[in-house]
Amino acid sequence: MRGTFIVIEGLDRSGKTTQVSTLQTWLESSGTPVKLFKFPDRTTAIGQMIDSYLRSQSELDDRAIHLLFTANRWELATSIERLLEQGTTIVCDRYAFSGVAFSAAKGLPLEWCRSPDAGLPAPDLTIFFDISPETARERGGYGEERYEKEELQKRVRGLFGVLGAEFESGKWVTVDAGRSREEVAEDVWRHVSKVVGKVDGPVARLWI
Ligand code: Z5A
Repeated sequence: MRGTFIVIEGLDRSGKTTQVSTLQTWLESSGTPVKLFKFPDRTTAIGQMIDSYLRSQSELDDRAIHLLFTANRWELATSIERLLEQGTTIVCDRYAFSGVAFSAAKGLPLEWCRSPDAGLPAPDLTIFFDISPETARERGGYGEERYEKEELQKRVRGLFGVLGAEFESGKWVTVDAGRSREEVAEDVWRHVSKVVGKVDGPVARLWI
């Protein structure tokens, strides 16, 4: 049996990092080998360029930063695929859907945004954390980085809806992330436990 590829997507401050860590603990205690990934992965050379841009310490053309986010995923794609084949479940904090939603929200054509991510390992389950920009704003740290502006976040929310609607039932689920940490964690576990350890066969490819 191969590992299950689970992606947590969502808006800023929706609690993705918090829930990824809880999910890791729950999976480990159920005996599932698990590894976490997070995009952008700011530790690589490409990730450091992205980090500098997000902190407004450097300027880049919208298309150039989009392609750097994508390259940051491609540089880890082989590791993701190998781990899945070896039976390790992967929980990933943001993925290509963020790439498309944020760049398209800035005004780039959606199909142009999607194209460089086509062929990446496809998630078996994507959990979208939905939260109103108003609730997100009340949480710690909002507004420190470049994209943390309410108008942009509203457009991003709509675009995530467009991307999610393309998925077959059960592969993309939406969780109300505006509730307590415990309620969100229960809901995430309910969805994850339906798929984890039940997926086999080759890893699918995204958007092809
Ligand atoms: N981006 C892009 O443009 N293209 C791409 O391809 C990718 C990303 C991959 C940085 O992402 C930016 O990059 C992001 C999208 C863009 N821009 N925005 N906006 P990031 O993932 O590195 O950073 P982030 O979105 O700002 O995520 P975050 O700061 O890690 O937020 P989070 O993981 O969703 O939330 P959290 O850290 O778990 O929680 C935030 C706070 O809320 C914290 O104080 C928690 O204690 C608190 N919290 C968490 N859950 C709750 C609940 N349930 N109730 C109350 N308080 C809570």
